[in-house]
Amino acid sequence: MTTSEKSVLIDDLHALEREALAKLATVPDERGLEEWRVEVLGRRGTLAELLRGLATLSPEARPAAGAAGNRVKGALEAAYAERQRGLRAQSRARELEAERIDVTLPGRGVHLGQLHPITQLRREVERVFIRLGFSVVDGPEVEYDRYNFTLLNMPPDHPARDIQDTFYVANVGAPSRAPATAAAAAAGAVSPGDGAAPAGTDPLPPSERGAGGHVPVGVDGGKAKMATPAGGEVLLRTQTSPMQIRVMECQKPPIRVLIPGRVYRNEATDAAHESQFSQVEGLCVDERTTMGDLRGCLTFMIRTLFGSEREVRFRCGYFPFVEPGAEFDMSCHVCGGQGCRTCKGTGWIEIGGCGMVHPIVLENVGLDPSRYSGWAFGFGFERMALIRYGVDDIRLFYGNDLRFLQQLR
Ligand code: FA5
Repeated sequence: MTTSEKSVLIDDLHALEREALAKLATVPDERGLEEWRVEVLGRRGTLAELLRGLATLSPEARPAAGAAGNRVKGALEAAYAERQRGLRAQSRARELEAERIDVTLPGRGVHLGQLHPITQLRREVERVFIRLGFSVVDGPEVEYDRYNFTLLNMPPDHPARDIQDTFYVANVGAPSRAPATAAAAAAGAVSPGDGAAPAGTDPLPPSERGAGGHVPVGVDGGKAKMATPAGGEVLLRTQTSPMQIRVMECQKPPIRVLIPGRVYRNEATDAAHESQFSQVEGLCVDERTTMGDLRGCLTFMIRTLFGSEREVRFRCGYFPFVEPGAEFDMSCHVCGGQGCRTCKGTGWIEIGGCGMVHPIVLENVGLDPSRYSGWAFGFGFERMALIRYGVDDIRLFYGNDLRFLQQLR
């Protein structure tokens, strides 16, 4: 190669450098940059092709052309590295912009759950009676007719059954009848010929034995042994009162128990009635307990829940399993007894039923009424919650509307 060939090669190298640098400046992204690298700096790229021309130069011309080639190669590689850094910085900046977080936005608060208002009320009532020495026990919601009615002094055809119509879930044998004797009742037997399962067997499958599985569970987790029921018609219990029988069957006096639980009635629902609701039963049996003790305990509960100025009054009321029986009211917590819309102008608000355990009921569980006396009370948690929270429709409690429930803490 001649000297002029050498300068042509150097000129070509300079031209390549200019063009490549100009193109490099317009490369839009990393993909374009890679294409540029392959085209210019690659093994078969334009630079390599020009440098191959060095081999054809004469030995005198080669150093200058080689030096020019090295400088151009170095310049292009440096420009490439610089452009690569720039493009990476740009794409990172774009990513950061796209994923930008506004740390000044207020955070989302952690939502704290709460107990359902009926559960809150149940626990408050339980606490009151635990302070008075009561145990809290649990019983089956699926119950025998004889516990729900017969042994509570409501034999078949008793008119008081009509106001507590319910749902019959299984007919285990023919309808049960009142046990012929108190001793038979205490032993869990039914009168012969009524078609019920033999004494000592439990015809209910375990899955139908209700939340407590026929075993009352104390708040401390302690368990008491229950007498095994003997069969008969099976229903959804209409009240928590059958647990009076179950507790007295398995426990000797002194007895002080509180039994909260769900009950069922075949009723049309309205603002004051549900077909599923919850009640609480209190039962005390001892040698010398009186209606005065009943009144004292109820007054203590009402004052703890509704304020120390509340009064409790008893009105005559009929429940077949108590004698004397009463409805108990509290003086209105809104007007203090003067009369207002809440108490319908009477100054009093009805809370529940109560009375002295009927001697026939004591006999039905084998307790001697001349030695033992007892008292019991029962009321509905939903009705009490209506009063407590000033709510006017009982159905709101089970409507699952958090906007409503969250107001009742
Ligand atoms: C009874 O159920 C008796 N077992 C109470 C009792 C126990 C009396 C011990 C004597 C001794 P009653 O049917 O009145 O009684 O119901 C008691 C309470 O349950 C009522 O005061 C009311 O608060 C509530 N209640 C009754 N029916 C409904 C209903 N359909 N929906 C919501 N609450 C109800």
